[in-house]
Amino acid sequence: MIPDRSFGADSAPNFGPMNKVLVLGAGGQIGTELVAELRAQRGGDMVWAADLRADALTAPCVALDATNATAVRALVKREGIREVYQLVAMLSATGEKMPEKAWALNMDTLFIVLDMAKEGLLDRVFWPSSIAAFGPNTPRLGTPQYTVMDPTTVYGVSKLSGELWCQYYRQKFGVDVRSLRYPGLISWKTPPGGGTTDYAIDIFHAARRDGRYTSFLGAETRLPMMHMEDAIRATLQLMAAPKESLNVHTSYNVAAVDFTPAELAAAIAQRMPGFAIDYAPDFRQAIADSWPQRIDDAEARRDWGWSPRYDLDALVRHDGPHLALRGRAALGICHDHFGERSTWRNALRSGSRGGFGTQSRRKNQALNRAAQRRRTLVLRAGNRGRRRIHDHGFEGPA
Ligand code: AKB
Repeated sequence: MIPDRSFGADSAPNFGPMNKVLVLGAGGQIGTELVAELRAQRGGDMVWAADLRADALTAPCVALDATNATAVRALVKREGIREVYQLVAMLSATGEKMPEKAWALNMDTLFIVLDMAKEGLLDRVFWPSSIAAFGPNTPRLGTPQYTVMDPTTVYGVSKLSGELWCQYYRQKFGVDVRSLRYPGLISWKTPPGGGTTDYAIDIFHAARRDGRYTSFLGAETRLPMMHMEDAIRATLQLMAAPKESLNVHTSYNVAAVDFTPAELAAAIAQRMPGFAIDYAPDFRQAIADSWPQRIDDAEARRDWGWSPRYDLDALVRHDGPHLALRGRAALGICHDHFGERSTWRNALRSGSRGGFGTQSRRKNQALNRAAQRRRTLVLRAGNRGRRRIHDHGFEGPA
């Protein structure tokens, strides 16, 4: 499959209503690329980026705790924002280490935006669900839209509950909230965020750094995955779809590709002869084993024309060279969030968001400082703790 990199699908591009937008969790894995694409479509000033720290964001941006309802409302009202992408969450693997915090964060941030929409402050909301909403009794191959859902992680429980709350707010209050069940997302621009599918990003960085990788999932662990460009396209396509065409009000299944660590390693080895992989499964294996292997996304294809562009070959061809160019600074960062947090923290302090060389990092820092002086509004939450949590991005203590 050769991906068509033009964004507007095969038909005329439909970007939906040109509302002013807020992306919460904008510094994370999805947020970083979503903000860039939204700005390309709607114009820079139409898209506010918010995260707990704004130093890696570009204006208009704000340092904002997404659990602080007062601060989020103030920004939405002041800027006339009508559409919110609420991406803040603690992911599956990190969530298991602090389940109460994961539950509180994942649910509080959802209710804040749902309630704003209920009160008429917002026209449209996006909230990500995940394949983690499924569980061990879900059919693992060709997982249908409507099926048994018995998640075993607190992240999965929060996603399934969130889906049902989204549907409830739509049915009871007419809230236009849209959602996708993301598979593992592959991108190189921002480090992954404490998920079970992170191995599929770590492996590229390790390949470049060491020529080898130790996978925390077993060789034959098949999981649904998606290239980030496909994920962003799916998100914006869903958000632009006419309301009447949408029949799923919990969260849409979306699929692109599925592979095992052994298959991904073989695809990398084709481009990097000598690349080696070995396996040391840890607690994330049990999580992966409870998730589907291949998703059926018939409803998304039917209702809003979903079709992925990246298969495994295209994904490795596309991401391999980028990682090779990105230099060593990024590489230690993503190896394993549980083993090498300090490396990532140091990189954060020095301004790197993973993947940027020193020169562009300095340039970015200067640009960010200037942007910050001009536009950044700092809305401090009450002291909700100094945790640092992004969307499908990164979590770690500050
Ligand atoms: C995770 O692994 O937790 C996430 C997800 C599949 O939602 N990437």
